Amino acid sequence: MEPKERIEELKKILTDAGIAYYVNDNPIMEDYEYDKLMTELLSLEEKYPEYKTIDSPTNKIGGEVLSKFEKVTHEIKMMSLSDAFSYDELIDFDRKVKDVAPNATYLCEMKIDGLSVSLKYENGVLVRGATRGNGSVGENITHNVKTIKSIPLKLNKNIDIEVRGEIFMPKASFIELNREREENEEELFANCRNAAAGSVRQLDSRIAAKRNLDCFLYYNMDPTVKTQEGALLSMKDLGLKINTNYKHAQTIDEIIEYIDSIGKIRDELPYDIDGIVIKVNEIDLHSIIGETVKYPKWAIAYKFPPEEVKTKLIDIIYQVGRTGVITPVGVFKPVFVQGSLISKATLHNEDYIKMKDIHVNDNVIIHKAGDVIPEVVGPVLDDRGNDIIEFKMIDTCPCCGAKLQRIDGEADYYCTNPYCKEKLVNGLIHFASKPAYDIDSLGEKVVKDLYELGYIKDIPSIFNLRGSYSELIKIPGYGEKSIDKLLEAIEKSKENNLDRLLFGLGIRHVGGKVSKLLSKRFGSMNAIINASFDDIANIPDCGDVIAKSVFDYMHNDDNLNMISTLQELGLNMKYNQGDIKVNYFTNKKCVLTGTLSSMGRTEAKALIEASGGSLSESVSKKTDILILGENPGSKYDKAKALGIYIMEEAEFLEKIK
Ligand code: 0OX
Repeated sequence: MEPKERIEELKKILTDAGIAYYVNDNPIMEDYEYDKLMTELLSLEEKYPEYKTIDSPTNKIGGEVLSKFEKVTHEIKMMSLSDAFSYDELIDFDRKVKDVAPNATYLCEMKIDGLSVSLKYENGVLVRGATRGNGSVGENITHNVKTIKSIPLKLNKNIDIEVRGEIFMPKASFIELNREREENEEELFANCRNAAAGSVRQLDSRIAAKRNLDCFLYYNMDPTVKTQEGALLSMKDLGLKINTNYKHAQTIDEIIEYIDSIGKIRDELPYDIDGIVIKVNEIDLHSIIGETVKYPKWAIAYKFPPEEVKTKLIDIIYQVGRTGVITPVGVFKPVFVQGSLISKATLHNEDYIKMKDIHVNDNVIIHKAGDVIPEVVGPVLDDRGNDIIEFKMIDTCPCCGAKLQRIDGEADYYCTNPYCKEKLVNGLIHFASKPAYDIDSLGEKVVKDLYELGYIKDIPSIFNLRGSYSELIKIPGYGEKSIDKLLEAIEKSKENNLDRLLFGLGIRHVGGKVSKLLSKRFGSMNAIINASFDDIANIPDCGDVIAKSVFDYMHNDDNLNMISTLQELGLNMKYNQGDIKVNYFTNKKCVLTGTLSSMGRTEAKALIEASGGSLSESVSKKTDILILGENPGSKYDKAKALGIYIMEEAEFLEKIK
């Protein structure tokens, strides 16, 4: 057979086998055979590149590397859904729909917790994949989309069509990915959604190809489809993957019954869902019912209440923080809670454990507070057996054995040994971390390695590393290149503003915000050292507790010696106010929720601060603006409830310029 013919044949066989396996869950070929044919196709395409086509299944392996993401303007806005948190809100939605469309029926779908994508096919061939972005403008992620096994590169019909859906990472793949990352000492993903988003936002498509992503399509721009169910089925006919766990409901009672039934099996699903989407099934009614600027009025997302999961508390271990604070941490039989695998959660302190009556071997309920932090709600008393072990707080440091101290009026115990290893190492990790002194290349692992080998013992020793250059480059796994990079980053960091140094020192009660306040008010380290207790306590938002802590720190000889060594080593000890660019954000308190498509959180924060505004973590009555990224969290609902101005990314970019 001619190579061209064989290539065509292999493409067809492998595409069909891929669809059977990844889309229809119905394998028609052994893995071994599939791999063999794929290898044959790869080598033929390498030999005859003129016969390689855009729809070849070999494209699924990835390899394309971009230098930046291109912007994509959605011809028809990619809408998001308004949320309902109670059945009453659904009843209200139904009433409003029926007011204008009395004959409407509904299609209920699972709300997959991933990220929305638009796929464009021309003449049946996948030509573009794009993120939702702010709805109007997203990012071109075609190179990554092509690697997702269940997204066909070619449809069963040679038509032009745009479809939309949700890219997600199955729970099993997420667990495996985090396991690998832990092994390689890489930062773990918080949940399936972040893992999926982090994978498609990679310039190198080989990364997405390895990540085992999946995609359900739920929206079809074919003008001939009459119903949402028809839209799903016609996509299925084209070879696209849909979630068949939907239900056609006539009444609100049927909708609620479906929600209840899915709520019960949610834990067992292989993918993470955060609610149920209810859509008017008849497409011709959509334009009659209409839409707001952001949301269709013919659809709504019912969000499940925070998931509470039962698991067993196997042990309580202790961590020594950078200030010496001892935190009891619960170790659980691992469970999935809202998309994350939880095996540990803080138990805060002795009082908390006693107040909640928590014992080792208890079954406990855990849920996620806010968007990320898992929290123990309490023990399940009905499940309690005879094997429970009463909690008794330790009285010596788990790291160095020093006697612990509980400060009057505080719930925490502290290790007061200034040479406690865990405390020192955690203090150094904090110093070098991004929010503090931000030394690039000096992450957790490097700090630990250099501490163990005796090159870093305190903050000044970081700035003396250059003296050990010839030894450092010989450390296995490092080498000249990485040591050069590290030393360069350390040198550069010396120019950092005073607030970063203050925060890095790890003074109790002095976080990033207080460091800025102190630096702005006093302007130099010397002025802070010489400040009186009242000078500090009088700064708005500071108060007596912070003032005492700063004052005591600045009147301790060891600390003063260290600061003067750092000054001799050339670290900047002054606060440079920088020129504020006066614009809309000047003096505004902002909060960001979700992910911005155009920049990371750190960049957004820097831009807001350069404008004389601030970016804080949580929404309160004092917040002026909530900046709305993709996949917003609970901050969005809180801001809506408080009537805070909500700004979409496009407006943010426009106004921050
Ligand atoms: C989901 C999901 C998201 C189409 C029209 C408005 C929103 N996460 O599973 N969105 C939609 O619908 C779009 N459906 C879904 N199932």
